[in-house]
Amino acid sequence: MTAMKSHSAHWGVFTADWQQDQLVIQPHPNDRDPSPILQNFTDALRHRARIAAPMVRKGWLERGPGADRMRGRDQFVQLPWDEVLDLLAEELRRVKELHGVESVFGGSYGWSSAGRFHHAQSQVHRFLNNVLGGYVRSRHSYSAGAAEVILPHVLGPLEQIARRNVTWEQIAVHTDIVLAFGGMALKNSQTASGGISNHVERDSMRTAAARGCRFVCISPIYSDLPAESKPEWLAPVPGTDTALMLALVHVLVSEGLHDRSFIDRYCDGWPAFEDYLLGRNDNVPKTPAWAERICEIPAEQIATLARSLVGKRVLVGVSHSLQRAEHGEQPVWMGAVLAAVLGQIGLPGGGYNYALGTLAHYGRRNNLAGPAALSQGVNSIQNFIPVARITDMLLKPGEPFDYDGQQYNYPHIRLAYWAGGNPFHHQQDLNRLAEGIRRLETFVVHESAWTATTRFADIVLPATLTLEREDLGSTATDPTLAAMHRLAEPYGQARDDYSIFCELARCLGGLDAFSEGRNAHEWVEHLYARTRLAWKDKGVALPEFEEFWRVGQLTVPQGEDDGGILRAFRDDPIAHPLPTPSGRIQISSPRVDSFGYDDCPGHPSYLTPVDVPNAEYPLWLVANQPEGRLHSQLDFGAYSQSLKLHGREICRLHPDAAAARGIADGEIVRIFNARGACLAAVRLDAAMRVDVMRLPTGAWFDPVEDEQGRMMCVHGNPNVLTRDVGTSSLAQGSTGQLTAVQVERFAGTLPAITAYDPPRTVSRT
Ligand SMILES: Nc1nc2c(c(=O)[nH]1)N[C@H]1C(S)=C(S)[C@@H](COP(=O)(O)OP(=O)(O)OC[C@H]3O[C@@H](n4cnc5c(=O)[nH]c(N)nc54)[C@H](O)[C@@H]3O)O[C@H]1N2
Ligand SMILES: Nc1nc2c(c(=O)[nH]1)N[C@H]1C(S)=C(S)[C@@H](COP(=O)(O)OP(=O)(O)OC[C@H]3O[C@@H](n4cnc5c(=O)[nH]c(N)nc54)[C@H](O)[C@@H]3O)O[C@H]1N2
Ligand SMILES: [Mo]
Repeated sequence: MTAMKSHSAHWGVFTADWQQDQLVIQPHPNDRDPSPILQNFTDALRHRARIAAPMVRKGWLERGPGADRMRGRDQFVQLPWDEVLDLLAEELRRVKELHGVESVFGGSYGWSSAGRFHHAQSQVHRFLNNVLGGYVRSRHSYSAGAAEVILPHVLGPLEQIARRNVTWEQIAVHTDIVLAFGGMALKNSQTASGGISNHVERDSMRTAAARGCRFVCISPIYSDLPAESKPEWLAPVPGTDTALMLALVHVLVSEGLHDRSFIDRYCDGWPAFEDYLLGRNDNVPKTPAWAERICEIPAEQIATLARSLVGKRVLVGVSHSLQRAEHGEQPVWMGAVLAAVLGQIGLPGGGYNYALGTLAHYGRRNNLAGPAALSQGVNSIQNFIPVARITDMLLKPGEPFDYDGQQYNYPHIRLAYWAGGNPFHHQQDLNRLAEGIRRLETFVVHESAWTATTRFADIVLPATLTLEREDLGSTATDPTLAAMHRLAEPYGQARDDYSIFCELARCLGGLDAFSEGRNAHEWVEHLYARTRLAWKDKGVALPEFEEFWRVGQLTVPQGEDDGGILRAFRDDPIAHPLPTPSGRIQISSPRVDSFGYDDCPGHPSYLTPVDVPNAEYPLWLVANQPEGRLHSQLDFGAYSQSLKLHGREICRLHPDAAAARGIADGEIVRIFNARGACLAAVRLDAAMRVDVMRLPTGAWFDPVEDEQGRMMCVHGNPNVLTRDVGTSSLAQGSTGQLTAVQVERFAGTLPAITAYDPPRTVSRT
């Protein structure tokens, strides 16, 4: 037996070793609720889905760069590394000379892996900036596209409102009522960007509930709060939370139960909002009876809930999911207004914490010193897109789009470069994305496994898995600094993204600008040295690198649980104004109003969505986060596979909805709408709304084509069904969480799952 080695992933800091050729993984000893997602690693390293060698798409090799309908259907040709890197360097040179770097899309959105150095996006951005000279980037995330734009107008930056605000420690001690819009599902808080050594959510909820804290799960799906929180359950129609919140506020205001002095002292823009709330302009007071018709929660229940909040320490939580939908800006804004009306913002365990419970790096203390990061260099190109508008960009070069008060034009992209993300996981309407990708001249992807994205690429470069390299694991919100030791040799000919970019930089004459003369190990040492200096400035002595590397994991001290900018503002609004245009909480926003967007007016409003169930597609599809993996990562791994049925992703359907369609538990169904279709295995679940079905994201897209070339996913990927439109003209965020579908028993011959089989390869002709 070898010594245990330390490593870190987004779902846990751990140690591992090999026992009889089997990788055995042990979560951090302090972890009170370790994530089983770690077990996806155990059989991933040598899985057939790994990419063993550099590959070039046959059509691209034969006909050269250009739009090609064969993308996603073609065979691949294996080439030696030297040759493929020369070809790619030549192509990068060609595109730059002919069209400029403003024709290169390097947004490369995605979660990649946890280490500070081998962070794939930092690597690709650094390469494109320092060696190629720039690229078109993407802004914001699929996580919080709408929240990232609305929050700074009305409360403060996302980072402050989500990550440096109310902690789980405060909830355990102070909170009387948690209104969890979208829940706080433990499946989601398994994950923390950059690593996590202790999952505290389950215990904190248990402790708070034992003290008498009421948890209210406001979600179409009951399991969005754990049993440990002893949840009450309100199940509004999806997409109608803003109406429910408006009605809660209506009760408080009309009964004089709102905190007028808080509103006067800390907020502005109340009168315009009050006119809307009370229906002075539109003759529609936003009463519980009004809301009941929209969200289907009985008016009396809304009124009772509203009254029960008064005088209590109330925390309003709004999950990311609520804003990954049409008009997603509204519940984010309205949640803050509800907390303000209760006078709770800035109190320990009270007020408003956007997205608390959706990821494990929220609700934590922050470390005294932040982690060091690899510099991405400076981008010479101003052009950008809101991240979820990628297909629009590819299909509509030159056309205008609205974003945050201005109009921009989509750039004309010739080459896209991806490392550390999976657009055929994250983007909505995959048939449409395929159309867009087929218009490119060249699509380059670094990946460790044959994801759908690689099958649409022209040049596929095999990347190491995190376990195959050394790195430094460190985040701002976790007290464990982890050496990430190498646990296995690279698979086949796989290389680190860093060494791939070094070789390319050498071909293009920019190696020094990219590498600064360091190899990967020297970079890890260098980043550790910088981290050590930052801690020294805070009076904390960390050991030398050799000692750190030997012990594997260090615990660093964390800062005060000080409530961040909202507490400081509450304590002294003059000395610590909020970073909003007025320095206060903006119940309405003259700036947002001045943009003149019907789909995002100047105060929070309930706006009717377009994509709702109808006679043809009568069910809501909730396409939420998967329990057994992070997005699509390691979907072929043991734990993710153990949660499938007949090898297919499981969708959950209410027994009544199933009975009405003659569907039985365990059967294979076809889920469809006008955009596409997929197959999945059914599990019946009575603890959800009868008009909702749940199909999480992340089953690897596994298409079969009909005569028109329309792809149906035989494995259960919901993004073949979701709609590709922005949240509003303000933020243009992703709306992938909800769509309308129909479901039926699948009666045809069941196509095999081939998503993990490498594509066909041929030798060069
Ligand atoms: N319908 C719908 N769609 C959604 C969502 C939803 O709720 N509903 N959620 C959205 C959200 S919140 C998000 S964040 C996105 C997530 O979208 P992504 O972040 O794109 O999804 P991942 O599967 O994490 O993709 C990461 C990819 O990087 C690869 N990778 C990991 N490490 C490395 C590395 O070191 N080098 C290289 N070259 N590659 C590496 C992995 O193999 C994997 O394929 O999905 C979004 N899509
Ligand atoms: N295991 C695991 N954990 C993850 C991830 C993962 O892929 N796997 N992804 C991580 C990432 S990148 C992110 S951004 C977060 C995402 O965090 P979220 O976006 O909040 O997560 P989801 O699971 O998509 O949605 C949470 C719940 O919201 C409910 N919901 C959907 N629509 C509505 C609605 O209109 N109203 C109400 N009240 N509820 C609604 C659904 O029932 C759903 O289960 O999760 C993170 N955690
Ligand atoms: Mo996300």
